[in-house]
Amino acid sequence: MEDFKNLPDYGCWLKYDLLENELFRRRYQGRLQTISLYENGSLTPAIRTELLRGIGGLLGSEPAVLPPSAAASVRVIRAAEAGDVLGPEGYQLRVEDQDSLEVVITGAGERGCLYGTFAFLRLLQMGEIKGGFHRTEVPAMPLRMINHWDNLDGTIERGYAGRSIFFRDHELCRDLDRVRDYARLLASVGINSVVVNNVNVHAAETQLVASRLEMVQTLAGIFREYGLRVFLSINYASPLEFGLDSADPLDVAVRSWWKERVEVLYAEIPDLGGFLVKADSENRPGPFTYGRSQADGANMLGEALAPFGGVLIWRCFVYNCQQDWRDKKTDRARAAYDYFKPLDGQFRENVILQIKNGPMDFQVREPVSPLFGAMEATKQIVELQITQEYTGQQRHLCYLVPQWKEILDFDTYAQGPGSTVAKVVSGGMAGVVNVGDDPNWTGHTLAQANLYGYGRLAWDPRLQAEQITEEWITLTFGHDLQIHQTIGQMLLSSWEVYENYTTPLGIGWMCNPNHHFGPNVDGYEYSKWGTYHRADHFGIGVDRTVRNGTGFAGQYRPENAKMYESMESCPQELLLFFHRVPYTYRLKTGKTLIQHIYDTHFLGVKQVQGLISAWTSIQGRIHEHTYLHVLDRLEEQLLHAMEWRDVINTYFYRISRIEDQHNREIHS
Ligand code: GCV
Repeated sequence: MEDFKNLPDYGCWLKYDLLENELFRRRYQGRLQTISLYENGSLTPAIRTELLRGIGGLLGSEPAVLPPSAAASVRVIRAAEAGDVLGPEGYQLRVEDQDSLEVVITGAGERGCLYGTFAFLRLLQMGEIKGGFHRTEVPAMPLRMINHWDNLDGTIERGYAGRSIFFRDHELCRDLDRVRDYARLLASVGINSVVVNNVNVHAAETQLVASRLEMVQTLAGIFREYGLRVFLSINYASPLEFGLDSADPLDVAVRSWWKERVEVLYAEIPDLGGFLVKADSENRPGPFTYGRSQADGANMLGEALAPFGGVLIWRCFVYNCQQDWRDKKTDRARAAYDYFKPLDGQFRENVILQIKNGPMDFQVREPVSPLFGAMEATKQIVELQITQEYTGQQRHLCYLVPQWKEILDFDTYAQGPGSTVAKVVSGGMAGVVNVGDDPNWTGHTLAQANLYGYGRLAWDPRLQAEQITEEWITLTFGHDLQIHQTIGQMLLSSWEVYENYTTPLGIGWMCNPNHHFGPNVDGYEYSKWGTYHRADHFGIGVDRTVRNGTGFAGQYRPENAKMYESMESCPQELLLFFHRVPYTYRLKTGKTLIQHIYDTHFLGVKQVQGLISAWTSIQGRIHEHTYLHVLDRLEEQLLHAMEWRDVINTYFYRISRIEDQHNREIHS
């Protein structure tokens, strides 16, 4: 095993360190000595290995494997007749005998058995497995996806944890065991699909559907061991790269080209999930070139995939990226709704629209996209960004589970009150992943919690952020109460802390162009990207009201449209997204807008100092390697937070000439 695999952070939440909690150890030791599994399944090797590793690690002695269906202390049963209740992926977990702890994990499908096994091991560590325990779980969404933005040369677009674990120099990486370890991590939280390459498909990646099929085959084979299906991002204009003179979705030659390609792919990889497509977006080709609609493009590919049960996922990140900043009528926030809403009902059965959580682009704070729930006859999934492009690039601590919870719990009113995003995107969730070949996978060890939390929410969006956090800490660091209190608080406050010292009240984009790291208030102000704050001497913000502005607020259902339309009822954290506000405007807190900006930026830096003191208080309680690594990141975060504070406060002081009420140092 390579050395880095022995480092404490490589194992993430599946380390299975000996249970240090005396009570639990005594409860379980000597009681989980045998296991038995259903026969001849394609996932039985993974389940067997996991039980041996898990029970062996946690309790210090590996259980014996008994013949299939023998009365062992842990039995994994496949019961097709439970399919009505459990579906292909659900499981039932029962502890049958109060005294001797007879654990029975039942799934109707193999994936259910696998997820039940991981759940059992998780609950064992949480101390919840005891006599009489009974739980039935069925995932809320069928597609629980990870999107990789990995390129074949080994780089990762918006990757902050090293290079790709799949590709290097246009070949597969040599260490494919690492891909297997990764598949195991994903399966442990219920992820069932993975897109292995970047949505920006370059010429080299186009070959994944042609001359480099064997690479996809190998990856699909490894992911299959853990029940995951592989998807490919494809270049909409691929036919042009293979000698055709058009990519027009209504052209017969183009349609047959795709059908033949798909046939070849499925002959080699029969369980391929399908394709993910970024078309007519940020200079990528698409059906607009041929005067066709997004539905025409998506349906052509959907039709090619349909005979094989394949799914076509079409991104809605379509907007004009050549905007003139002087043009105040065009509003990028409106784009996805304006393009897609009129197409409702025109997409094939196997086409799913993938919509970014917000109308702009993964900013620290945005409203939820009004497209969710706006298309009653079209399947939708939500795209979240686990990789921290605009949220500190895994150099800053920014735990995103609380943000995702707000998004998933947002009421769209699509079918009356209670139509939360989680309900209307019942097709699934896609997350742009934060993983690379760094020894700890995610660059910042605490960013592992984002990957864990994403998977848990995709499985069950009703879970509370606190519960997910508690689980992750237990599985990663054990049961020490001080560790729990400290890291729990750090994680749960970190999004707000990050927001405090970066861009205020939903306006976004005050970062350096291209790489998106560090403050630059006007970095995107005079650009072509449609990303403006429009600050002047009197105020800041974009008027997106129906009454005077771009009308974006009117894209929501009446309940939300009304709320956003007025400055009084607009949630404060989104005020500058929807309204143009004078610096002297009084917020509900009684503070003026300018004072709020100064205060939050001073506070944010103090809070980062607080994160450092919290972390140093647990020195000696966690592995030295992890301790020093995180400390290093936090110290860097503090310097960056100070830079953000000073740049933002100075900018607004210079432009407004309004003094800070507390006379703190602002570099005028
Ligand atoms: C993969 C943003 C990112 C791009 C990304 C794009 C997208 O603009 O900065 O790197 O491209 O979103 O989601 O397609």
